[in-house]
Amino acid sequence: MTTTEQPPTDSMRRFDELLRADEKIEPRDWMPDEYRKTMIRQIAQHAHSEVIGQQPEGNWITRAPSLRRKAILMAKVQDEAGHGLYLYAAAETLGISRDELNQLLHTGRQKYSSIFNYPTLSWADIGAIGWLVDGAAITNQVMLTRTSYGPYARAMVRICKEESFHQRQGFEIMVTLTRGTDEQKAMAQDALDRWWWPSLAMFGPPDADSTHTEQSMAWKIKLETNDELRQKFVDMTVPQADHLGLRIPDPDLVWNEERGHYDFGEIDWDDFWQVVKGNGPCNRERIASKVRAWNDGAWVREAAAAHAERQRRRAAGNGGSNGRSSGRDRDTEVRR
Ligand code: BYC
Repeated sequence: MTTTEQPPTDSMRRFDELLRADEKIEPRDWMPDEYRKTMIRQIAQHAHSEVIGQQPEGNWITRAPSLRRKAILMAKVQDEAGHGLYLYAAAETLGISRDELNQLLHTGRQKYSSIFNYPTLSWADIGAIGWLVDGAAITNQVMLTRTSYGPYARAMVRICKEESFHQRQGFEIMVTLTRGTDEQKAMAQDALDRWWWPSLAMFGPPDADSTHTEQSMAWKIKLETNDELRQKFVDMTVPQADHLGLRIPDPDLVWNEERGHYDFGEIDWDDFWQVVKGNGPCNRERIASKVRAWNDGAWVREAAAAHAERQRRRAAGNGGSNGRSSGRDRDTEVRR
């Protein structure tokens, strides 16, 4: 990982000026070590969440109720893999390798979102994840399209476009179920009951307990706090639940005319911290599957590296004029 010595003061001044002018910090720019560490932590955690987040939904690909649903779910899960790749690439611009990031995840030294440690028990959970989890993710990520680190902000623009399709596919599953039989309506309500509170907790601890918010706001990494984003999500989602004819599982939920927002009940933060510490219902299973997939894929990484090395050697042995292999080389390769 890159380390930076004591900065010359004009580097520091330029960093502050870029932030003040709402310009992006780019990989070539000097940045404080702590800014770099925070960006690596957050982008890595985000990338890991996208990758681990494939598991709860992947679990339903073989059981999706129709060919159309299966095709849509497969496309969504593939999108999550793609998001992970853009984000790992963004993290790599900060001087850490993808291998290191994977090791940090596999050994529990980096986190992924708490939300992916809950099980997907019924098809309605796939609707609830799209509607609520992707809905919460977009609320947070729209803010991140304006975050101060350039490669992260740019990755977010594309990710948000795809997430908004994900959110709509989830909501459409919920619409279908709530217009269906009594049993389907009950399934939709049960999924909302189980995913509501974990979705609210996904935004992170209350501002008063958030270790990073103050500094991250000063660096314009975060532009809104955990509580502000959570409130935005509640205000947006309650009318959607009304439209579906579903009941939010919160007796304290009430519209507050004065504030112009919904008031809502207390989140179970003990449960959240248990999950973050590794004791949620599916933490062990999620990491074990991830490590297994990494180990099973070792031969692919080795083959790709060997192929790249061979290409490099060929190009070097080709007069070094333009670094490309000749048409003749390519023909030989194809025949082999
Ligand atoms: N889960 O000071 P705070 C998706 C940790 S995936 C676990 O507020 P910060 C999708 C936090 O790391 C999209 N840990 O932190 C994929 C910190 O601990 P450390 C996921 C959490 O960073 C597949 C401590 O609590 N989105 O959409 O300022 C299928 C104190 O927190 C959580 C992102 O990753 C949590 N929920 O703010 C479907 C967004 N919350 O690191 C959908 C990017 C907090 O000091 N990340 N912690 O040990 C962020 O925006 C911020 O990192 C957070 C937390 C708002 C999450």
